[in-house]
Amino acid sequence: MKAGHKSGFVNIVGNPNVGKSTLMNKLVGDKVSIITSKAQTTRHRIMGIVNTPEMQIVYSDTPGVLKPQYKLQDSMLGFSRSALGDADILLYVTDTVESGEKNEEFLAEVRKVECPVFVLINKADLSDPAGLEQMVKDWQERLPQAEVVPLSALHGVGVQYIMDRIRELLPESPPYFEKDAFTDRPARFFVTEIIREKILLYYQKEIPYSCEVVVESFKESDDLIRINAVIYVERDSQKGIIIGHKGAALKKMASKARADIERFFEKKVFLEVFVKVESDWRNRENILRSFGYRQ
Ligand code: GDP
Ligand code: MG
Ligand code: K
Repeated sequence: MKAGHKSGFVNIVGNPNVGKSTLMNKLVGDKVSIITSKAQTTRHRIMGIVNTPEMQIVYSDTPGVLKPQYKLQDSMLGFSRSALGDADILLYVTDTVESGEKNEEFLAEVRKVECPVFVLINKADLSDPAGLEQMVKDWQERLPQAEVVPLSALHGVGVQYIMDRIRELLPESPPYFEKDAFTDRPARFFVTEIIREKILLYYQKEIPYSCEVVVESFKESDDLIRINAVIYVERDSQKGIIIGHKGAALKKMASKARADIERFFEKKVFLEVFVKVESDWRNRENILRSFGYRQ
């Protein structure tokens, strides 16, 4: 490790639609997660990583969903406390249009956090200066330990300031992830997100929540992207459901996913999706690590 190298986790939390994904994409400088007005798209802890010779910043735009036992669905709906635990810097995003929906329970948790906390009042472009000033005051009262910053992620206003503050506050540490290994991660994460979205769309009940999607290979040539993905499930019965009668269900889901992936990369895509049983994947630390949840 170089002397003075900095690295840490910057966790972005906040209600749906306040602009977390938009902000993260600005911070990371690449399109890592799906921007959508549908709240459920990013149930996952999607990481974007910024590497420089002196620094590695690890962003996640949704809370870690694994710590509160299996409450994946709950954490999709709003805040998740588990994101607070492992943050070096917490970005709590709200916006100028979010009405009265202050989650008191969550705020109480944020007050206990020991790392630097920012309240980012996004969509400043939609408010008049006086209104904005009042919101800053209100948030400062609610969370006295936080630095309250109005910004507009969409228009890139105030984002540079946040980046500078993150660089200042990031702890000294060797990098958490191989610096070179992550160059194609945003593309892989995007593919993972699309497949997950299709699973949510095409399978019922608990199936989506027992799945983990891993892109095992992503090979891009001039006119084609070849992708191998694996859907890990916990039981044979779930595997059967995912695959469906004569493979029909999997085929349908994969072809919808492929169409979206082609649209995103504007390239022909050859997508192979396999289903594997990895019993109890949620509890097995080494598997989580290989999925990228933990390092
Ligand atoms: P998330 O659910 O918190 O991840 O929110 P998204 O990043 O998906 O953004 C939700 C919506 O808010 C999208 O339509 C964005 O374009 C929009 N949005 C994000 N940031 C801003 C902003 O600074 N100003 C305005 N006017 N809209 C924004
Ligand atoms: Mg989002
Ligand atoms: K999803």
